[in-house]
Amino acid sequence: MLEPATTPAASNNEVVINTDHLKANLDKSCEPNTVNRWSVDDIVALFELPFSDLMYRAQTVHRENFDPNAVQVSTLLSIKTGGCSEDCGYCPQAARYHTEVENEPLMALDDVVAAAKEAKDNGASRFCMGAAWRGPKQRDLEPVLKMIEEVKALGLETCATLGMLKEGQAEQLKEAGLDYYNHNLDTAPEFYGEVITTRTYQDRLETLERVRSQNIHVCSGGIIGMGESRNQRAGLLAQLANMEQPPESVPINLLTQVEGTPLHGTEELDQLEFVRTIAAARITMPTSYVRLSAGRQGMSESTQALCFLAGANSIFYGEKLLTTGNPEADTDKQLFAKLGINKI
Ligand code: SAM
Ligand code: DTB
Ligand code: SF4
Repeated sequence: MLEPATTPAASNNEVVINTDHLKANLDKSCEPNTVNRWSVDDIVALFELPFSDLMYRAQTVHRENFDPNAVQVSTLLSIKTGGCSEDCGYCPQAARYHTEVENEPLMALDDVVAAAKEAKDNGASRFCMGAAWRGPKQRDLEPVLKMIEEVKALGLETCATLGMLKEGQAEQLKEAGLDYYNHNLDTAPEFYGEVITTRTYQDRLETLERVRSQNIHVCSGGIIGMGESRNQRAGLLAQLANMEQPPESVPINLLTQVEGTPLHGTEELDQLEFVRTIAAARITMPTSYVRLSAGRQGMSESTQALCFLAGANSIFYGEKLLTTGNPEADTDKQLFAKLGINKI
């Protein structure tokens, strides 16, 4: 088991983890995946284990690869909000759905940098900039490259989620200093068409290949609780786990239901099924950071604790995701203190 070196943070009494030794895990996850091939049935079998057996397996895999008490903390900022041309059935930012989201143009550089400084002061190690685009046009990308450069210069890891990338765009993002690109597969291929019709699964895989080809770390996961079956939840994990190099970061979002979107009113997912999904992600992608993403606001402390026990080791930190709410930073600080979790 890895025992991290801890050092007192300069600005407060929290313990900050020295993560150098964990970088070895990232290097490991960048190796070609020739060993673990997971069939959908294998993953369904994990979901079907008695809960305690599943948790034990997940926690064992987790401890073989990570410090079980360290959680990576990212802060999100919506740098361009609403008015999106796509039809993602879960998304409050799609122009075609009538939601309360107000369209806002691309933020000014100084405002983004100020938000990143605040995130850093609050203890985030990664800053993720999200834009409601199908994909960036060249005139959109240029100001974003400047944001990435300046956020990186603050000493933060940088992440962006801007939609589909065209040839040559991943190169520019890499050059600007981008560490991670988030682009989710969202769900299993066979359920995908029920949720999105304006771009294909293959489009998404191609963007991920562009990101990977530039040695930008891949952040890719999905949303559960959209009415998919357990087989389809397993199908999403199989897609991710069987990639030649599985994503370094795997966000598992619980659908945040927003009025006005087609998926509003979907039957709520049982929270223990969410925990099972986290556990199955941990077991099938042992060296990836598994992020407990959207949906935490509606979860009890106990459910979140079970997610950490199941192997989640990353969260979004700060009171807002892109347009919807997230727990207050102070609430998360208290939860981490209660659980003895240290921030990475
Ligand atoms: N427009 C870009 C794109 O779609 O790739 C980037 C931003 S988009 C909002 C990023 C991801 O947020 C989506 O792929 C989806 O997985 C997640 N997301 C969006 N709305 C959500 C919701 N209501 N609940 C949970 N996750 C959501
Ligand atoms: C991801 O997988 N989840 C984040 C991030 N990547 C960009 C987004 C969640 C969005 C939730 C809905 C909203 O706030 O608009
Ligand atoms: Fe647009 Fe992204 Fe929302 Fe889809 S998820 S509608 S691409 S902002």
